[in-house]
Amino acid sequence: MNKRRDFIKKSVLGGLATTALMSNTIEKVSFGSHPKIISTWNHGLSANVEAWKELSKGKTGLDAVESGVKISEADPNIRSVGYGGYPDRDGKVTLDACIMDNKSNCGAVSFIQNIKHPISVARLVMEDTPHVMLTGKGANDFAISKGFKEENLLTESSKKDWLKWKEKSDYKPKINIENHDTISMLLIDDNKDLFGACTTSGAAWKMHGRVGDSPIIGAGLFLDNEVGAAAATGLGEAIIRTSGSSMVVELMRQGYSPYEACKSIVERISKIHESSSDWEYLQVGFIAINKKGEHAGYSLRKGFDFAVYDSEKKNRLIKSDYKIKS
Ligand code: SD4
Repeated sequence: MNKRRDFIKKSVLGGLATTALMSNTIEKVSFGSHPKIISTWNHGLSANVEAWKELSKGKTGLDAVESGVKISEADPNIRSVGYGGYPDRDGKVTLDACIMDNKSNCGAVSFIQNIKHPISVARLVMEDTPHVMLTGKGANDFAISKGFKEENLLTESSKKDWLKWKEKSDYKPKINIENHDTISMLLIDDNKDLFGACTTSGAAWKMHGRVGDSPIIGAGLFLDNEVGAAAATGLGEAIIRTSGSSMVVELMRQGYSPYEACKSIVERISKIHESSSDWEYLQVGFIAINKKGEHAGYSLRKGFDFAVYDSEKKNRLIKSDYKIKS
């Protein structure tokens, strides 16, 4: 970045940094600090608490992100992650997850069923196999071989909503599904090492076999320990099409702030989709953190929020800035 641009950017950032960045306000600039944890949606708050607890106990960043997102996976009231997640159109709950560490090790599972904690299976794919992703029956068999128990993840209330949906069988993903969506978590630890995890039951009422962005390294989650980390939520098809999270990281490598990088990829997605048939229900959101520990989020439409935990301001929910203002 040339000096003039650098100077202008610093002045702008300096100005904005003095304006209030309180919980529940739109935040364009953040102070850099570490350790710090940032997670998508309001259920990210409880996931952050768990991850922070793990870090405080001296656990690794990888342990912390895994434990953090397991809170959302186990919560039956979160209809888009793990147990209690909405099923596909055939009434099957199918899950996607991935995890990544500071050394670019990564693991993922997709289209896994009846396993409550796909993130832990993803971690074992990373640590105990020569592969990055296992899918479908292979992922299930692997999980069982590692001691995971199969259980029914379709709760009575998700089943009821599915049966209601079946009356019309109209596939139209809902924007911000009641603000309880995929959990993506990014963490920078005391050494400024980066870690990330992402887990979801994907789009409600999807076709059986559909896999979204969330288990795909580069789409739902990406990090480069020299640069930063990014993760996504929203309509997976749009995120995959643009390699969303990896692009956010690449923009940060070029000198963009986390806010600018997230905004830029949302604008790219918007341009690609604005005249397509999914436009009316399209929502995407990104979170990012750079090596300085500065964070941001940005979405296409209103309604996305993310949780940030650091030692200075503790755990708070932040409303994301967004593109479509009217
Ligand atoms: C998917 N990205 O499967 C996930 C779903 C999600 O906000 O994040 N919804 O497309």
